Formats: sequence, C-alpha cells, structure tokens
Amino acid sequence: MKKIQSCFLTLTFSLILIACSNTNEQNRTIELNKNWKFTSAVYEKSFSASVPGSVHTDLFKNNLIPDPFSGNIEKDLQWIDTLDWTYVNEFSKPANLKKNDLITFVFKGLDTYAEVYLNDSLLLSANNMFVPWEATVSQEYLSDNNILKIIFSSATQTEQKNYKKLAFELPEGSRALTRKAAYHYGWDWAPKYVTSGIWQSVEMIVWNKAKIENLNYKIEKLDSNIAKLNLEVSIESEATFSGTLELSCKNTISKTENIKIKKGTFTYNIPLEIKDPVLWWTHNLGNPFLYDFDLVLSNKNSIIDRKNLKIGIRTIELIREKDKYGESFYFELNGVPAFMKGANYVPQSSFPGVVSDNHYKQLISDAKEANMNMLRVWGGGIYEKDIFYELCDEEGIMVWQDFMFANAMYPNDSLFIQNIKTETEFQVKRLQKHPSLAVWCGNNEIDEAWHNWGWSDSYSAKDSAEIWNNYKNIFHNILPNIVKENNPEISYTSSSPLFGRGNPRSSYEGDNHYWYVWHDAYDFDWYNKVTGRFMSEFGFQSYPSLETIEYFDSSEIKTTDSEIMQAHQKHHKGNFLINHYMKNYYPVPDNFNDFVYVSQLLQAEGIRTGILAQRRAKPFCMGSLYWQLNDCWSAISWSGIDYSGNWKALHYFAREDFKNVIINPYIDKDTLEVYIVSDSLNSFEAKLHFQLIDFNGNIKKEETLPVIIKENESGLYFKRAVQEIINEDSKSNHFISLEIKQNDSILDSRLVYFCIPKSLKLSKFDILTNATHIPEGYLITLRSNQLVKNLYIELPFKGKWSNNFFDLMPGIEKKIIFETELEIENILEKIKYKSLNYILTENKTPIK
Ligand code: BMA
Repeated sequence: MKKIQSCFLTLTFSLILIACSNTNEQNRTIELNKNWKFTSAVYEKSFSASVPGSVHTDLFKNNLIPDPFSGNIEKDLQWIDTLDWTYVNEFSKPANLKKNDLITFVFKGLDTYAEVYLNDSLLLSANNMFVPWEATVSQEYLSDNNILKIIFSSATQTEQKNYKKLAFELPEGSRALTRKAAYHYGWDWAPKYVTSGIWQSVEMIVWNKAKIENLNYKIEKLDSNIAKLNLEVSIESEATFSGTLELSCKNTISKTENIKIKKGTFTYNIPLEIKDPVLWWTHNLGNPFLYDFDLVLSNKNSIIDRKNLKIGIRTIELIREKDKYGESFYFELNGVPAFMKGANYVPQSSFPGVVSDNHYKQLISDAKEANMNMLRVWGGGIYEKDIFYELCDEEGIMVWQDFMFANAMYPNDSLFIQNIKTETEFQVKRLQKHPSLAVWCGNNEIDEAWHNWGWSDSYSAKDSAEIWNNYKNIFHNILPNIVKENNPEISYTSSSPLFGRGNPRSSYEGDNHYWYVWHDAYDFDWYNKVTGRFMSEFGFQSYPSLETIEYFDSSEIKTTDSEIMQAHQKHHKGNFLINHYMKNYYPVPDNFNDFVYVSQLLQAEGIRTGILAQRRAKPFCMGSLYWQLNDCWSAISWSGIDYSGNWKALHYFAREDFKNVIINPYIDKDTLEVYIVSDSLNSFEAKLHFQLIDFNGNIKKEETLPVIIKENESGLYFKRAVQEIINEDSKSNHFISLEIKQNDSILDSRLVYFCIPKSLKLSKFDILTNATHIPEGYLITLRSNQLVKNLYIELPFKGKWSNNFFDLMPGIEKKIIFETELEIENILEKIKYKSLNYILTENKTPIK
C-alpha cells in the first residue's frame, strides 16, 4: 500500500502541488456523511452505516443485534468491542475542480483508534476521539470514483496491550490509556458499551490559496463606554499574498483590514472597538446578547473564505478569596456575584453520534425552563459538540467545563502526554470563544479518589509518589498552563471537588460534592447542615417515567428486583437506598407503578431540601448544581429528565426552586423561619402573605406583611415558634400557604407542611375537571374539595404538561396546559391521576 502521509490535526501533506494563481471562488465544504457501509471479520458482507453514528447503532439498524438499551441485552453485546470494524465510503471527485485546488479531509470525531485510507493509501492514523483529524491532499490523489476506508481497532484490546507495558496497575485499569469517553466503560448510571465509529461528521474542504482555520477573540478592555477586543484570525495559506479581511456585524459595526498573508499557518490580530457595548448576561440576570460577526477573507476582490463568529461581551471570574469562613468560591458575572443554579450534564446517549440537534435544543430549553443558569459538562463524558455551547450562549446558561478526565489515574509517557496536550490546546481554542464558558476544571473526582477513597494506599511509597507526580504534572502543570496561555480570562480549578469528603476544608473552601446523603444513607436534613461554598454535586436516584420503563421492560408484571430492572439500575446499592429512604419519608407502595411515582417524589423532595438550603445560605454558598440533569440511556438514575425526555418530578420542582425570587421556608427545630431569596439585581417592595389552612380548605389564620426584598440576597423575613402557629394534634392535617405578592401578581408561592409526607392525614377527595381545546393543545381546569398532595396527571399521548406533581389546594382552581398537536376525543376520560392521597387511602379518586 502506498502511504500518503499520516498527520495530526492541521499538518498538511508536504508534497502538495502549491497553488499560487488567483481564484474567483470561495472555498467549498462538501459533507461526506452519506453512503457509508461497515463490516467486520465476522461478517461476509457489508451493511449500510449512518454517519455520524457508532457501530452499536449501525448493528441495531441492520437488525444484527437487538436494541442495546432494551431488556437485559447489555451483557450479551460485549463481543462488539473486542472486534475491529471497517467503515467504507465511495464518493465522486468534487465537480468543477480548478487546477490547483487542494482537498482537506476533516474527520470531526473518530472513536477512537483508527487508520484512514484514501484509495488504499494511508491518509492518517487517529488515537483520540476528542480532536478532529485532518489531512490535505492535492487533487491528483482523487480519481472520478474514490474510496475512503476507516479501520477502527478495538479500543479495549489496544489499550490492554499497552497496559501490560506499564510498571504498575492503575486504579480503574486500562481505560485511562485511551482518550475516549470514560462513561463508555460503564458508570453507575451508564451501560458498558465501548463503542467504535465515526461519531461526528466527515467533510471534504475544497480550497485554493488559503482558508480560515479558527476565529477567536479576547476582550482586552471593558467599561460601560467601550469594549476593546482583539480578534484572532488563524489562516492556513499555501502562498504569500496581500489579503483583505472584512468584518461586518448585523449590529452595524464594520471594518476592513489589509494584511499580508504569509505562507503557513499564522494568527492575524484585528483590534476592534465596540462603543456602548451591550453586555452578555445569563438569562435570569439580563439578556444574553450576542454580536453576530461575519468575517470574509478575500484577495483582489475575490472571496476566498468566510466564517461567522458570535461575540458575547462579558467578564466571568471565579472568585476565590480568603474570608472569615475559609475561602470563597463564586462566579462574578460582569462584576456581579451570581448564584449558579443548575445541574451536571452527561452525554445524551451512550452513542453520542446519534444525538440530533433537536435533542440539544430540547434539553437546553428544558434547562432554561427550569431556571438553570449553569450546567457542568462532567469530565467522564465528552467535550460537547458546538451546538451545545452555541445554545448555552444564546439561552444565557453558563458552562462549567471539565476536561475529559474522570475517576482514574493517568500514565505519563511522552506519547500520552503529547496526545493530551494537543487535545487540551484544541479544546481550549475551540471553546474559549463562547461567552457561556465560565470555568475550566481539570478533572472529576480524581484528587478526591486518590486522597479519600484509599487509592493511594494500595501502592508502595515509591509508586504512589510517581503516580501522584504524574497527576500533578497533568492537572497542576500542563492543563493550567495551556489555559493560561490561550484563555487567561477564564479561571482554572484543578479538580472537582476541590477537597474531598472527610477533609473538613471541603465545607469551607472550594466546590463540594456532597454525597453523604445517598451513598452513606444520611437523611435529607443533612443538606440543611452542610451547604458548602459551592455545591457542584449532590443527588438522589429515582425511577424514570413508565414510558421509559416500558421501552426496556415490556413484561406485564414489573418488579424492582427483576433481572431486567436490575440491569438498568447501575448503582450496586441503588434499589436498597431508594427503599430505605422511602420507608423513612413516604408510604412504600407494593404496586410497581405507584412505587415509580413515589420514587420520583422522594427524589424531588430530597433535592429540594438541598437546593433550598444552599440558596438560603447565600452568600456563604453560591452554587447549587445537582447530579444529574439527563440520562444517556433508559435507566434508574439520578437524572431529573429521563432518556425519553420526560420530566421527572425533580425537574418540575427544580423549576420552582431555581426561580430568581423564591420563598424559602425552613422549620428549624420548633421555629418556622421564612427566608426570601432573591437573585434579582433590583430591590423591590412586596407583600408576604401567610395563611394557615386545614386540608378541607378552612383558613385558620392569616397575616400579610409588607416587605422590601433586597437585591441579590437571602434574608429572613418572618420567624415564629411553631407552637404559636399550630397545636401538636393539628399538624398532620394543616399546611401553611405563603405568597409574595406585588400589586396583584403572585411572584412566588409555597406550601409548608409540619409533618413528613407519610404522616400527613390525607383523605379521599372529589375533583372537578374541565378541558378546553386551545391553540397549544388542551387547557385543563382542576378543583378539589380537599388538599391533593402531589397530583400527577397522565395521558397516553405524546405531549407536554405545563405542570405536574403539584399540590392542589382545596377549593382553589388550578389551570394547566397539555401541549400537543393531537386532537384527543373525550380527553377527560383518558386522563389518569395519581396522588399521595390515593396511595395513603387507596382512594380511587372520583373524577367529575
Ligand atoms: C458523582 C459523579 C459520578 C457519579 C455520581 C453518582 O460523584 O461524579 O462519578 O456517577 O457521583 O455516584
């Protein structure tokens, strides 16, 4: 076989015939995502493949394996990652090639060990799924019909071979040797599918003379009158020539620079001034404004290349300063301390190539709808696709970006180090342009694992010192230096959490992963006792929606301990812990469907305790990111949104608890304390309305208090001994209703109970319903004669409820919308309800 040139990233084949003549045409990008076929040694023929995709999804689409997320099939599909897989694409030579046109093949994501051949000549070898791979050839390498062939070697076999060469074993084994998503190897919420394939698109760029490689910017000076920016344009050129860079912006800024373009790859700086700059804010503090720039490179009035760049003008700083408690850990956005509300984000599928743009749009919109202003891209997944960051920029959600290192120790050989340096530089340069980027974090829980999980104890002093030195080299030296060099405006923190469990500093410094609730079965009240300075992880599991359960387990009788159900519960103590907590707080239904419903309430109430405690503790605590936003498959997990996209009770609750201004009540021993927490940047006058009501709807006490709600603050606004409010015997059938009212509008409302749910004296109830067809779907009106605790409404149709799992106050009408395009006849008859009343009384809720 003829070897062309193996190259990494943007190294260009050296024997290219250099083109110097002018061109009148812009560079062209041609997608090569169609007509792929794949096969392996075990098959005699090839099958059609989808690109982007993965071998597992291609096998499934060809009926060669069952759905990898169904039943208990995972264990039977482990042979897939022991094989090598070949992907082949036949394509024609691009039409209208001009004499000196060059062809750059861009593979945006290859997973992972791959050799790429063009017409039987080696084009490149790849060994990292987190970087794009490129190779440029002159057109003489193309005939009318061409073949691209990619041979993926088994990641597990390759790394095991290399692993044997190490002087000692590493915690978590050989996966650390492969620059591939860690969750592919299985996690406590993910199946083990060590997949291979073309996970991002393949492109052919036809160009001549020069192309814009990258476009970035730095904000050099910013005040209310002016923003001084430096635009960095990286251009790869085959010739030296006089070029023009023309910058224009929809918001009426334009600029033309004449520059001498040099042969090779160079960065050209264009200073830019924006008068009276409009700042980028998170959606809850302002408008995430973006300047939309278009940059055109031309030569003698002929356009060569163009790129778009959206600029958000803002400053983000992670403030870590000694204070009276220890050391602060908060983000200052445009000089304002901003409380971060959100969750940890994991890849949306075990096969990230198949996640569509619409999935990204839906999930980011769900996060925004739940009033989240930060997502943490967790280090055991992937550096997300561009669309993820573009949506966060547009929607005003900040991104905590982990580098992709999680729960493992890594080798220190020069090839590995070079590999991660290239990856880090690439990702920092790619992502730095996003205004949503708030912080770079070295890894997930490695410092923690080494110091607090006993990892270091299993080595001799010498080996232990070497492994820790390797760690320090990567996370205290290489990564922060690359960030400092390329993206100095954004802070770097070496590991999340900064101090692990067991280290008392974790309560007073750094970010905190608080897992005593759940892993150690501490009760939810511990969230009130330990809030940390910034909660970057805390979580609790629940069952997913019945729709998702049905997808992986269609058996008529479902049980939590069936083989299939266990296969979708990846945490070794998961079911035990759900049961344990449920017994403490809720009635434990023996009916599976009810158990699923109560498991979601349990999770939602538990995490609510954490969120409210953390928000009350502002400014001591300045962040509340729960574990985890979403799922990568159909699982019993910590997610608030399940794999089918259904909101669990947690996501509805989070939407309430992450609002900018909330009533935040807390019964501390025998005292009711009502805090109001405001993230709003304006103070305002309002009224706090207090009512004591029994479950039949009789108002027993009522009070209204004028309040001035201070900006960006958590304050105690009402305090009273519980015994002054209610006597012991009435606690189980009364609740407090609290509202903040401004003129006639209710800014927030919340119900407070005196007992845990299982002790509430809930009764049977009558509920009146009505449905009206409206343009968005159906408007459902509900009114009950009794308090209905956690009413859950269900329809056997795809659609979106505007609210669910809510408490229906006695005698008060509630309107909710079922958003759907479907026409549903007799909708009221098709609605099913669940409620805690039903579980506690076995009331077959009469509906009228
Ligand atoms: C956190 C994460 C994950 C894990 C989760 C639940 O610490 O970083 O590693 O899945 O806990 O155990």
